[in-house]
Amino acid sequence: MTIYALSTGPGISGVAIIRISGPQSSKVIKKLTDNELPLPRVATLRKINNVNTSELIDEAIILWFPGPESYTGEDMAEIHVHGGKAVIRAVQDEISKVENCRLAEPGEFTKLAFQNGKINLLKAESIADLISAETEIQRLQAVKIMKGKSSEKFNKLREKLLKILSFIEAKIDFPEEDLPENNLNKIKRDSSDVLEKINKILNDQKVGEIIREGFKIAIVGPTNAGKSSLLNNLSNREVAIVSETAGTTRDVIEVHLNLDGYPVIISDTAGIRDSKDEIEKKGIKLSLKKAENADLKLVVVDAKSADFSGFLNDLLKKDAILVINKSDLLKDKLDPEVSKFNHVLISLKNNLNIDKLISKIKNNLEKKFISEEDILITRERHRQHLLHCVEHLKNFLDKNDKKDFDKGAEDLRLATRELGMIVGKVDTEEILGSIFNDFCIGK
Ligand SMILES: Nc1nc2c(ncn2[C@@H]2O[C@H](COP(=O)(O)OP(=O)(O)O)[C@@H](O)[C@H]2O)c(=O)[nH]1
Ligand SMILES: [Mg+2]
Repeated sequence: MTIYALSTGPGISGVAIIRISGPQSSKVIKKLTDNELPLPRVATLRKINNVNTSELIDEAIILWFPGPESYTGEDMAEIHVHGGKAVIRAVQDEISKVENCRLAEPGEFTKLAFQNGKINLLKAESIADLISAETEIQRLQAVKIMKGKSSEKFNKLREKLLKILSFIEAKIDFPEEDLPENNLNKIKRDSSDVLEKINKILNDQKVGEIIREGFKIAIVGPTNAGKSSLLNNLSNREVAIVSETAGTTRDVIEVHLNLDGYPVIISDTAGIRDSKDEIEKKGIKLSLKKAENADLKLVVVDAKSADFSGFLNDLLKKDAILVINKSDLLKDKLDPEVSKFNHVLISLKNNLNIDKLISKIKNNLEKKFISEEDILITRERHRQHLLHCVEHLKNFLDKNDKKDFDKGAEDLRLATRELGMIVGKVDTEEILGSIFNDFCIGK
């Protein structure tokens, strides 16, 4: 089957690129241009015609990539047309008239690249991440994985397990030959070493996943402190209702933001106070839950009336920045009680010190999450395979009796398989679907 799709974004653009991959690619180009194929990888201006009537559709640049030296490994072509909706539709209609050509499914080009051995699974995922990266650190993370650092690491660990496995299989195949004692020790040592390395990778505070999905920041605090005003200020628009009526915000409002290069999901929550109102009480419960699950809390209080004896103390205990708002109304000095919490004094009304707050947020996230260590896990899928691998390795290490060797070999085989599944070294039809469906069409 030959597939085709618009690879550039939808909507009007100067140039749009339609990609074709499969055995019919050369036929499609010849028919559309009524001409010979261009030289491989040489941008060539051609007229695109209606296949049946020879009527001109557009003038286009054609790029011809004969397989296997192409992204998918198959014969491929790119048609660069003018990016109008009607042009794109007309060209696609003409391609569909060529037999055995159909519109590509989401991620199908990259899936072919994987199936034809052009890229491994981690690289395929990193391409998806790169395409959807909205902030600088998301882009940097995707590029790191794309360069193959983590594939290398996972492959090395897998090879180590395969080596141990071959020792053990030799023992099973030739049971009369006793495995020398020091070989046995080496097997145990090497597999514990792999186990330790994987546990270290797993102990990463989920930084990779958090960068992909966004840091969770909860704005919490008493009513009327300026929490909704802060959300609006950070997101540069009116997302939450600001009012002097205490208890206005009840539902949790969430906004995805690029905070100076950091992907964050900020939620504004109901102000915390003793309330008799059932709906407000529910909102307050949601606030506290958000605070608990957040990577960072912005505890907003009014400069004049902050009381740190009750719930504020609890909120400020961990992963929190104390934000003291309404500095414009402050006549006297701040309560010395406050200075023990490394606070930021702002005024949302006068737009004062917001930049200070943003850099404090960034510092906090950086200190906590961005370690020097290479980030290896960027998806829950990777984590699950590693956790399973750890389980099998533990089962293997629990077996001390030489009689149990064949069972031990099976544990090691399963552990190796789990590592292989991360990079895609195992036949993994079932995981492919879920990965490539995340792509958009034309990738
Ligand atoms: N004077 C002053 N008023 C503010 C400031 N920030 C917010 N407000 C006012 O405080 C009231 C409560 O703000 P809001 O954002 O709704 O607080 P929330 O209940 O914590 O969400 C509104 O009337 C705002 O206009 C500030 O920096 N200075
Ligand atoms: Mg509010």
